[in-house]
Amino acid sequence: MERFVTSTMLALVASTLIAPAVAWAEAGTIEGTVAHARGNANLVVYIVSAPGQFPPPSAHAQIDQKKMTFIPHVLPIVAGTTVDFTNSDAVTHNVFSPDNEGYNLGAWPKGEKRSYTFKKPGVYTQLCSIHPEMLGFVIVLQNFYQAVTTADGHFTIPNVPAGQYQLKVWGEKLKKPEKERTFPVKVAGAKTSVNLSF
Ligand SMILES: [Cu+2]
Repeated sequence: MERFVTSTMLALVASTLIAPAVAWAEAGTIEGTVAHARGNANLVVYIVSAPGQFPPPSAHAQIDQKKMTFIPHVLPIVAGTTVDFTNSDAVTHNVFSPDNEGYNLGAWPKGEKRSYTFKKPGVYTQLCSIHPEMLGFVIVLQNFYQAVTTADGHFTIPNVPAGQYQLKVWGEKLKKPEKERTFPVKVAGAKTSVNLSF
């Protein structure tokens, strides 16, 4: 949520000091749907690369372990973001990832949490050594322009500056060529609609 506050504040500052309403007029929302034969939910739609710097929010992102499930199942963040892993179950949970630099946060009981700061872009599988059925994903990206699809495949990426971009889609069931496929999108107004299908 921090990023929305920040971008709102920046837009207010820009519109006050420079040219009223220009900053808002040039930003738009990308919205649409993703259709995939192996499921439309929990797909991350993101802009591959956007100009500028994207400092991580000071507020930590959250993943809960509840009813033997990572919630949310898929979490997109920008590099440098710290994620708090909370345990809301009566049993002890662990969190580890074998991906990229790898980490193991140990084991902790209900009501406690451990944190990890994700420094490098990439996909990090989240696992619990105590409960092999548990599975989640942290997707570390270059910029804030990202969204996770709902059950019916809808997504909304707000506050995107006007420009030409490449979208990609990540999903745990997508094959490698599907994850590498790019979809060009041009943001030039308040709303840009795209329907992505595989
Ligand atoms: Cu567990």
